Amino acid sequence: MTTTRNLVVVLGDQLDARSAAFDGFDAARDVVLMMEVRQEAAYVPQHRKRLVFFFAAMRHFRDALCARGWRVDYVALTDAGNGGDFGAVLRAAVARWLPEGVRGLAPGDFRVREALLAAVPGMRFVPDRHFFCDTEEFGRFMAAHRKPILENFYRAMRRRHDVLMDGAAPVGGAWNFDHDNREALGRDAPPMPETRRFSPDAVTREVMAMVRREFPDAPGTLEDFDLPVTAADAAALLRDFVTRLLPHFGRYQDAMKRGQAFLFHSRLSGPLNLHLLDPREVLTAVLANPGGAPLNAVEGYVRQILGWREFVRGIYWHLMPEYATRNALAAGGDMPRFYWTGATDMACLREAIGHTLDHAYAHHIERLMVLGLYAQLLGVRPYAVHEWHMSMFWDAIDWVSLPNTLGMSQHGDGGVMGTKPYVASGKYISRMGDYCRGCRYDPAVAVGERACPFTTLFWEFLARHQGQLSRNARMANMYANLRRKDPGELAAIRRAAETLRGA
Ligand code: DLZ
Ligand code: SF4
Repeated sequence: MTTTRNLVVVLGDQLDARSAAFDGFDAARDVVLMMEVRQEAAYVPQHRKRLVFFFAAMRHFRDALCARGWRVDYVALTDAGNGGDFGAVLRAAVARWLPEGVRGLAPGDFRVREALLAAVPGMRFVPDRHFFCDTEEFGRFMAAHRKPILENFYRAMRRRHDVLMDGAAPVGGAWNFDHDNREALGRDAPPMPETRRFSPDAVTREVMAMVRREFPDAPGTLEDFDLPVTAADAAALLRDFVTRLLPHFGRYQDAMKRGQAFLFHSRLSGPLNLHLLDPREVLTAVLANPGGAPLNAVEGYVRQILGWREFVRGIYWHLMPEYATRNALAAGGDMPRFYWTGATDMACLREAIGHTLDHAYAHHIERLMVLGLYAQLLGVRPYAVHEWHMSMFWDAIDWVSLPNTLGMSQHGDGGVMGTKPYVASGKYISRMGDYCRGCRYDPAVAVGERACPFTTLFWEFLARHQGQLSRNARMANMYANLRRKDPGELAAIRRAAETLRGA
């Protein structure tokens, strides 16, 4: 009988054949273990398209490894004896193969890491080459800075990796061009681009049938499933982005438009977060800039990949598990029920939730300034917002979702991800898109029949958190405006906010 040397665990977000987990892989002595487990589809409800994306990407990856002649022990969701969670399936695989060692990359989810270690205390986590900045380097950054904010981290990464640098200075004479990246779609806007789509093949169609059968109550629709589920699809999506969309990405990064779920956003976060795509390939393609994009677009995207994404991961591993419990603004509410259905008369939320239910996706500004903003103004528990985000978006992995939602969008971390809460009234939404034109509310009105709930709750949020936030210099203008409000109007706003919370 041949003995097994290593059992190499590959999770659903580790689908990179060049991963460090495979260094020294010996097809004669090593076995790959991949696990479809019900627990991951159930610990929070999962959007149908998200489920298909993960399972289809995992199965295609299995096939790619098998084509190399590697042994892959693939435990499918409905296999007899599937124990239903990572711990049970891993323990059973260890009993089956009796390997000398169990190894894998560290999972992207603290909870999963604990579960694997509980099942096999001797499991070895191999350092992950996918990211530019490892957890030790990030720890040194945190220790070295009195204010370890994203901007400082981003500049350090630009210097360290010599990206968009002109000697010691940033190309173009500035580190960011955000002022050029805040336009609404005006009359001179280019036509909306076609969406690059990927038709499901037989493997994906089989997964779609399984998801329909096994998860009849999952949220979202499976209609028109067209997501990239292989490394080749992901590479095609990247090429398409840099040639067609990047030239407009910067300028319209914060724009919103009715019926348009994607605009000029790349949708590369899903393939990146499952490691179907390497961030270095993305950086190289963006810097090669085949579409002739202006510097504000190139820099804006580089900031996402080299700055934001790495910073978020660093913060997660640096501060977990305590980070997940943070709730700096003491928000205690639940997610409104309409976040699961889109049944609301607020046009912006109906639109953004509609995009989410249709595509398991909403773009950056809808997530932050519509979906996240309303939850924050309402006072929803930041962790509950994170859980909803994990349920709904095809690109959400715990390491990215938690700092993004609990931290950046809900200010639950008290200032790690952003130096102030991202709050605004309905006027911001009205300025950045056309949703308000189709709404029964008026973004300029805070009380009365036509009051925009965002606007009502915005003023009430400022008043409620005055003690904690009014000393923040970046909120000085907002608080100056609040102080100009008539006490009678403020009392009416408070009453209207209570009514909204009760609704
Ligand atoms: C999201 C997800 C789903 C739905 N299913 C699986 C699965 O069956 N097997 C798996 O390895 N990963 C799955 N994932 C991703 C995990 O929830 C989690 O994000 C990663 O394992 C990272 O820790
Ligand atoms: Fe949203 Fe208010 Fe505009 Fe309606 S008026 S779309 S609720 S911001």
